[in-house]
Amino acid sequence: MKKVAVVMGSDSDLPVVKRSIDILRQFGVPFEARVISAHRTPDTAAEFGKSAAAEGFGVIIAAAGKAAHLGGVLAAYTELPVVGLPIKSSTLDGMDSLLSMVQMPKGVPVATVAIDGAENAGILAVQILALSDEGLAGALREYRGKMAAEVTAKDSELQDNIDKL
Ligand code: RP5
Repeated sequence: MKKVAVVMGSDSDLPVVKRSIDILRQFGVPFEARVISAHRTPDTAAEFGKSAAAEGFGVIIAAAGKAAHLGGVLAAYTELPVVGLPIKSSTLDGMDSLLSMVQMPKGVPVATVAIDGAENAGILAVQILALSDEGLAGALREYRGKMAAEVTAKDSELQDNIDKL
């Protein structure tokens, strides 16, 4: 199975990024996590992007905050899909991070999830790998089935208690 690269711009992003890592672990997906800054360590970012496919990665999660160009820079150096995870790390509530990632000009996309949407970044990475892994696709179906069952149970409970509200 190909690996997921979980790249964050700063170790201050780790508390949020950890939730992506938890998802990857839950699905048994191999990953490597790195702190690489597009502006503080630009050469490392370029080198990582250039070599990512050859290193066995199938998808990159790029987590960054503020003027969050990490996803765009990595995407510029690789044809692998890049999932952007905007971090709410600024005085602008993460809107700056979100727009920096989601507003990529045409030609080099960054598939951006919600601000601090770390679980979805992990799930999207799993979905991408599941395109060529039937076992992973089955695990995703099971995951969704469990979510659906939880919602159905909550709905039943609401129906049972609606007159007591
Ligand atoms: C970004 O700047 C990082 O991704 C982080 O979200 C933000 C702040 O970084 P630190 O100043 O905490 O290292 O590059």
